[in-house]
Amino acid sequence: MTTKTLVPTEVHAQVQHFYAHQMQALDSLRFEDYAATFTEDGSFQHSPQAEPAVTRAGIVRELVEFHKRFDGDPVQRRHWFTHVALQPQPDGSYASTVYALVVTTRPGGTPVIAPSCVVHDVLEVTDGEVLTRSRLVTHDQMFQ
Ligand code: SDN
Repeated sequence: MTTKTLVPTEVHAQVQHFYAHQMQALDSLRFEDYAATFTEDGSFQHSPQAEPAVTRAGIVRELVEFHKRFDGDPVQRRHWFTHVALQPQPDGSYASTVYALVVTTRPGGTPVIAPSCVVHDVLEVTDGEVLTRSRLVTHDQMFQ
């Protein structure tokens, strides 16, 4: 296994805190709040079928469009992040590789876990503030 550069505990904790707020915004359908966790020129590709959305306004548009499939469907989706692996980059940003499970539950139903994803982020961490510069989500079922 390649030896990875150690990341300060404080940065790791900040990133986990950031992800908790970011993904709770998405799962609460607060798309503007979610988009605000990206840099102004940030990019976001959440599925192999989707083109990358760029800029905060573009990310909001993409999420509104994607979630139309749930109109009239009382679904609760939750994105669970684990195994947050950070790697400092030469420009001061962090490459962040994270496992993500999307858990879908409908009233009275059993939670369904799909898709299983890996999130490839580039994060800017400055003065205690974290922002996502880019996010590419790969889906495990695409590689089987
Ligand atoms: O923002 C994410 C996402 C995400 O937005 C996803 C969306 O639908 C909207 C961070 C990390 C992982 C994800 C995963 C997904 C899954 C994607 C497609 C689907 O649910 O089929």
